[in-house]
Amino acid sequence: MNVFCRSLATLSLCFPLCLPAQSGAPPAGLDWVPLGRFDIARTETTVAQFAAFVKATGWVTQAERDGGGHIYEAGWVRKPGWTWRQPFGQTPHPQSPAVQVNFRDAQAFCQWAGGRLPTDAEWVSAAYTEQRSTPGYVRGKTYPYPTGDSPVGAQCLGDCGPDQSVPTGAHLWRGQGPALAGSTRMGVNGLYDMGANVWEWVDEPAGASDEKRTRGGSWWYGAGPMKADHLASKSRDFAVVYIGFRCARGG
Ligand SMILES: [Ca+2]
Repeated sequence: MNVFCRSLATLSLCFPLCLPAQSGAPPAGLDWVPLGRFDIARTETTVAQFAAFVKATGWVTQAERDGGGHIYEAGWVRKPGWTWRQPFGQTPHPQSPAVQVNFRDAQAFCQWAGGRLPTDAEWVSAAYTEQRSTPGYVRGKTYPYPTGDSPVGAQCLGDCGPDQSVPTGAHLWRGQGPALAGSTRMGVNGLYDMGANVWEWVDEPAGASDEKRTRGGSWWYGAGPMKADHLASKSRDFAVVYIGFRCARGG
């Protein structure tokens, strides 16, 4: 990417015109799971995958431009230096879910990877209704949790069994942080961490809405936000330590 395009990309103005054309194997190495009319990534996007995107495109996230992303303590707090590169102030494991990325950052990654962010309907269908023949799940059944009839096995706060986090290096007054992407118990449709670990941006409402929905809950919460009827949203420009994403394609 040339300097002109990089400077525009930081303003999200020229995307996707400035990104390299897709050819050959998907550069992000996403493990796509086919679900009829669309595919969805098996795991949350990882730090390693996001790093490949940044290396290829020069993309600079909003949190980097702002000097850091957010966490909730006694209200929202901006943490200097807390970006996808150091989401808790220290270098993360490459397989940790990429966080401190806002909706625009996430959508840019997915377009580079040959996809897009999932619609809300796609995400819900993938998370709760078994459409394959995944061991342990009944084809055609809609489950209350992405982990099935029980939230156990997800990385949530208190309700999901043993904590599976990796050390973040930060003092957290709530929760222990995320597990490595794909390291928890396999869920509906063979997907990992649709329930909890990190919230996931979805393109809802579609279009240029300032607010975008997040799905599935996170390590910061118990099992309640893992359910389909739990609706949450954030400003599309907001970067948070427990919001990440996964991509979809097709449809
Ligand atoms: Ca998740």
